[in-house]
Amino acid sequence: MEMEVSKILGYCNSRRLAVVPQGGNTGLVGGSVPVFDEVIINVGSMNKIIAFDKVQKEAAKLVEMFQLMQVVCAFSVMALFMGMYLAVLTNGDVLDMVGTLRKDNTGYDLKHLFIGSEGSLGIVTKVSILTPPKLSSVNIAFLACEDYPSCQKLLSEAKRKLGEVLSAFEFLDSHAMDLVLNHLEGVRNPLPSSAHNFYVLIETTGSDESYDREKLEAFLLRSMEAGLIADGVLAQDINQASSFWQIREGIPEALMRAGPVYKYDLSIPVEKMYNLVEEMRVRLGQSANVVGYGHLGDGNLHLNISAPRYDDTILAQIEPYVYEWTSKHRGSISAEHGLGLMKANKIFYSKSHETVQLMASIKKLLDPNGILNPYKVLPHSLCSYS
Ligand code: 2HG
Ligand code: ZN
Repeated sequence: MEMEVSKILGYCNSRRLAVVPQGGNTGLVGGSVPVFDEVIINVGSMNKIIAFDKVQKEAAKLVEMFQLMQVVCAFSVMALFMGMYLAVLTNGDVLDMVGTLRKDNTGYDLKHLFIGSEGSLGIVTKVSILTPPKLSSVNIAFLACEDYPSCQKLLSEAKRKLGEVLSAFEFLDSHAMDLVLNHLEGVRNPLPSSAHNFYVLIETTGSDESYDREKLEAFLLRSMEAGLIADGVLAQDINQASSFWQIREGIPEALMRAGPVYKYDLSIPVEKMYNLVEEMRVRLGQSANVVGYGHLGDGNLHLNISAPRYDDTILAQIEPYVYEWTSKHRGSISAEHGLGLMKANKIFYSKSHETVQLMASIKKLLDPNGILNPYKVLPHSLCSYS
């Protein structure tokens, strides 16, 4: 595969033809979208498992992840693995960083350059991944909290009390829940008795079924007694567990069905995170529906603003305010979805001039003709495209 990519890149580079690597097309910031006349290199068929090393069938799931990574190399959900890459450079050189050693501290660890590069430095054609063993005991609870401080307290308690088995801590507000209930078929609120302001999904993954469940049950009981949880339900079987996930994972689709949406993917200190959602509600009033959800356990807020139409007045209320706010709180303006085309010029809200300048120098070194995914990641002011 790498030889084919190498030939394509070598040819395109000699003819100064720009290329865009494209995979699953799941991006949110236009990272895999050609802007003018770029050649699309579709990497969708790079989905083969080449070899296993004591890794069982479980690795099949990773193929999907790999395709996802190809497009953006900006990635979240389960950042549990370590990858070694093989990447093809613009001059056709193949950079072999594939290795299966857990430790290798010889010189610069260049694979990291390709993480977050969104295809702007080279095209990754192979990756070696360390997979955790598949653990048999998974438990999922769907909980309601009355206010944001309770969600926050619940998170710190969960980290303390559930420790090593805590594998997900997700949250959504009532606006997100309403959207899912109104726009997705077959989804129902597992806690229908009364409307709540916040919902939290906690997942534990461990190796001892009865011990893990008891641990979670004891935690839930204590949290209820402490008044952190207003209501809650523990999944009784796999179907119920996936119906809980469906609510959380269905939010982006429900938003899309609701109409135009302005999307922000932010890392913000957990204690400040929801203040931004509330401030945006005040700023926008009735003109838009401000929705907050995300990976609370990672400090990652998905701030989504659903509006009746794309409108300059609404946009002017949102930007640059959201970016400035995030920057002021030392957050990141892209926690997991990269910068792509849409956010390339916003990089300075999260990175210093010196850092971005160094990124531009690296880009120049690896891609002197600027053919690799141009107009993406780095600000236009630092990249000259001829
Ligand atoms: C999620 O966590 C995804 O659901 C998508 O990262 C976020 O669409 C979004 O804004
Ligand atoms: Zn996310």
